[in-house]
Amino acid sequence: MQKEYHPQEIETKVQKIWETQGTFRVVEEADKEKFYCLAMFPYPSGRLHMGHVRNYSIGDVISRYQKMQGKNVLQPMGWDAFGLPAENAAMKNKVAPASWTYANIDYMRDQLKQLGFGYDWDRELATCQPQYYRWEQWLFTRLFKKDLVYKKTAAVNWCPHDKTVLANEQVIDGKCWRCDNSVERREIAQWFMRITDYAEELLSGLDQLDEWPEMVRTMQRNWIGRSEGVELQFEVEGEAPLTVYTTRPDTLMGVTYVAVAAEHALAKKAAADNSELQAFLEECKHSGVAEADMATMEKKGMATGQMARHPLTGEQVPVWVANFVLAEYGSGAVMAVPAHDVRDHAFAKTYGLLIKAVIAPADGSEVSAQEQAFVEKGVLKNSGEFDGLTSQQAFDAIAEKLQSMDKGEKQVNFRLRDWGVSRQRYWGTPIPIINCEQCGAVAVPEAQLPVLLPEDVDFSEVIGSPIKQMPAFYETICPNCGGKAERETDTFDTFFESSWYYARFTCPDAEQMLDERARYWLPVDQYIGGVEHAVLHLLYARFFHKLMRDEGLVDGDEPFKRLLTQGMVLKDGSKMSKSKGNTVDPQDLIKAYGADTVRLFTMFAAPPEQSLEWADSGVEGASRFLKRLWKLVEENLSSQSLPIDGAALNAEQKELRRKVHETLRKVSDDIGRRYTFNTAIAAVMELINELAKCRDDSKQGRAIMREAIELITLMLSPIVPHITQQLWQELGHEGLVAEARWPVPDESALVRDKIEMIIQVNGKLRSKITVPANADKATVEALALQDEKIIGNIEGKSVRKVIVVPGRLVNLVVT
Ligand code: OVQ
Repeated sequence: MQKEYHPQEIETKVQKIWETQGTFRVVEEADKEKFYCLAMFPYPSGRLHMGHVRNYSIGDVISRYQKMQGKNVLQPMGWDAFGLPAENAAMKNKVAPASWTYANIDYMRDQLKQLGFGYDWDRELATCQPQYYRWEQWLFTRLFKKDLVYKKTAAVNWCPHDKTVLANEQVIDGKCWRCDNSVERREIAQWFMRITDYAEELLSGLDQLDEWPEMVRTMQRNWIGRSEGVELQFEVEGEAPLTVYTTRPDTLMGVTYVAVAAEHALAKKAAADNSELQAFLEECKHSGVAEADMATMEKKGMATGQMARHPLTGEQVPVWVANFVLAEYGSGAVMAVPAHDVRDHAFAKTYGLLIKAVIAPADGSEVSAQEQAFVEKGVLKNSGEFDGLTSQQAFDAIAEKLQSMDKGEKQVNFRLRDWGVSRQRYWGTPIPIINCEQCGAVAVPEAQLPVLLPEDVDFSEVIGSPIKQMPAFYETICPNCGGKAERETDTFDTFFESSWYYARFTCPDAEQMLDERARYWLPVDQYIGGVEHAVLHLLYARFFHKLMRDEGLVDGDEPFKRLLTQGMVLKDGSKMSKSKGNTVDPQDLIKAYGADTVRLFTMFAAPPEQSLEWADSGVEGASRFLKRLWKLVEENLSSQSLPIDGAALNAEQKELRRKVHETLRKVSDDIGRRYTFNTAIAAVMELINELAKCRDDSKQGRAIMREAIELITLMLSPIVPHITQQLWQELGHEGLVAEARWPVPDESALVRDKIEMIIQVNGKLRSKITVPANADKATVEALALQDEKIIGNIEGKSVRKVIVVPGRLVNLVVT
């Protein structure tokens, strides 16, 4: 064995062994328990960052541990390859998105291999490959037939100068990122998926996901946003009635105005002979579409001059246009109750609108709704026949009244909207639809799939998507009538690809979307990824799983059994980013220290769900520890594996051996159940410190040392798989440590002969004594009273009572 630890040399060698032996290649084995471990696949953005290293190290440690438990472990890797960054790079560097993407994949694959992750590379996939995306095109056409997808106009960001649609991230302060001109809203036809049809199931299913972080479940619940309320109508003379939804029908008598979205038909009509209003609608059009800004933006509005009739009182209330009312939400109209809603109150104050209080605090106290909205529930007042009812009672009473008048009814509503999947971008999966003037939207027939995305495109001349200017792509004939027709040139949102990749990994070469293998491997037993995907990706994937289930492609209702959301990697307390110039390139670290040091540092620096603060000293420390481990084994290699005779051990030897097996017990629990890898590592470090102190050259002493270093090698192997493989071999083992069985603690080594007990006098800690583990109460009491410190302490006093808590403490009550 070499005296020094040479990580690079070892790592290359060990990685070659895994590759030639196919150590991590798996097939279905019916009689073996399976474990599917998946870390969220990366965007091939160029090179790995520390966030990736953390994500994939966690996944690899869990996978290797489960493999050592004897399970059939699937750990795949692939590429979330479509998306805007490739188009941006194409424009910047004059290189086609496809070749940029494939070059990045090659580089990043090599990095993952250098880090020693145990992937089954035979299952690698990239979502930009036709053999992948053809199946989502296929699914889409199936859903089209089931009416689970549909076309509807919706707003996009439009740059009038570049004449192109912009993604939200290409709009900076309301301006186009390329030409800095003001961005407009534009209504265009787009494809939507009926995720709202599954809203109820997506919500109730969360209750069963008891191995998901509570925070993620809460975020999904809020996102889905189920509410119970009433839908009701306000009549407008000469117009269609305005339909509004409210969760507070108890406040109905406090409505003093109604507000509609700028795109609402009523607003447009009113603006026809009102230039001021026309200008305001124009202004709303320019203020972007990002829903995220809604909460913070300035609330603006203008009267339409129209009046609406209150459904119960028949009073006329003004109709306003307001920029905070979204056309996409409900009917694009809301009722306003300034006395009992914060936003409506602020708006009413700004524009001098009436504030009418109709709810009084239940405890009888006085509040002034003129000054501040009273938003809690209470007791009704100024509400005619409903006065005196509680908010709860009024909810039902008012709903019933509206129902009897045929002006409204109770309704369950969801905040969740249908998922708009159309993107007016090039680098994505072509939406498999043909638009025919005669027949409308027609699904591309199965035999004509996949609709291939042309990869050989020139980005230097084009602004926007090149396929929109490529007749060879879009000119086609209608599969229905045979007439001239045009292909859809929009592509799918990239979340479409990432919604089902987990399933395709089970059968990446199937000549159908999924085959029988999906039933063996699914669900994913452990999924790992950043919390930024808590809502969209994780909700879309759950939705897709149900769609695929309803197609008969998968069993079970949920795709991911257990979820771990890793924390961010930070430097100096803030997120690492290129723009801040505070990134650490894992490639430099691998080069300087080797992959095992990088993995060890990443797993040791913090528990996986917390953020990890970068520290140079931490990497140095990890490197020193591995050198220490190497030295410990190197120095003790001569001691052959000897049988340990438990009965022949002296007290110190017993103590040391107990420490070894206690460490094993803790590490098994920390890695296998708690996922606190940092404390597992700390426990091994502590054990190594103990062992390094030990100078016992007796036969049993050497046997214990030998056992300890073998167990340490096994325990650390999921975390630092290269060095431990080399040590395993040096220790004389033929097979791979990756294929060894995870050891179990020797129960007899864990038995304590003696235990330490605390002695208190009147509840205060005064001494500690060591007693035989099996001593009875009387013996413990006698030993406590013989302790010198205690004798001194209770001198001249009398013992009234002795309380013994077995295994823990003795309390003497003295006066
Ligand atoms: N392809 C998607 C994706 O997120 C996943 C699919 C399933 C929708 C890393 C950093 C970033 C950081 C550190 C420099 C820069 C995790 C950044 C992700 C994900 C996985 C793939 C990042 C967590 C946030 N973060 N922490 N530190 N240094 N692809 O390539 O972006 O959440 O789990 O690994 O990430 S991705």
